[in-house]
Amino acid sequence: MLPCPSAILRNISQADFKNICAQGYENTGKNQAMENNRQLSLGIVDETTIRNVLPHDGESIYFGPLFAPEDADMHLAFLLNNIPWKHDETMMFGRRITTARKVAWYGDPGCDYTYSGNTKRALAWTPELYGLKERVEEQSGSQYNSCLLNLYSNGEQGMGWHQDNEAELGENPIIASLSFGATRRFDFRHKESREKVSVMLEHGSLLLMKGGTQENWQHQLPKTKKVLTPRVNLTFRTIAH
Ligand SMILES: O=C(O)CCC(=O)C(=O)O
Ligand SMILES: [Mn+2]
Repeated sequence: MLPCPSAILRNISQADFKNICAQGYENTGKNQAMENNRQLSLGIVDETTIRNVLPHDGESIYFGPLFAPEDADMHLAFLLNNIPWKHDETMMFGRRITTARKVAWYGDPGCDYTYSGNTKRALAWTPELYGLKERVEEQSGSQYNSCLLNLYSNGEQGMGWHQDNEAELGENPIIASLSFGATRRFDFRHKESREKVSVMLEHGSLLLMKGGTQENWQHQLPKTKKVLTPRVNLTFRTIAH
């Protein structure tokens, strides 16, 4: 088998690389691997293609991928295998339903989050998640104290129209959305004019929603039969408490 290019760049062995993917950074000089990863990821973003997806009444900035493909692969493998994924519960048409997608909620101590009549207690950051948070903070210029993770096994799983405007998020919240795995279309719909715009969220990419985005627009991850592989999405948020 050819050595993984990412492992060569990091100067770690194939065995260690496999270990990272299977078990997280626990046994493999995690600080060095994360520092190397941070350095490698700087400069990946193509500054010329950064754009605001929304035409007015909000800012949702698409940065494209923050990571080299091999590094994004490693993060995806880590997230799929090491997060305690659980089905979510939500209210729909007044009834409590269990979602097909799975979720997890991480954050600083005391970062409880209530949505759809459901309160979540934050799990403590892992080194991997904390590293991703720092990378996103560096790119977006904002700080976050919590993260909602969503796992969509394939295109048959999605998320319906909504806005993230819970009281805990404050006015005009800044939400940083990091995606790994299958590229999926992400839609915005203006609340008054019903105008729609879409962006394809790629493996390792960042979408930064801010300004009037949550007040004036709804968003959804539509279902599709064309996508057969999983996607993990992390939305970094700031909860007031
Ligand atoms: O999976 C996505 O890209 C969207 C997730 C989302 O909108 C949310 O968690 O509120
Ligand atoms: Mn959302």
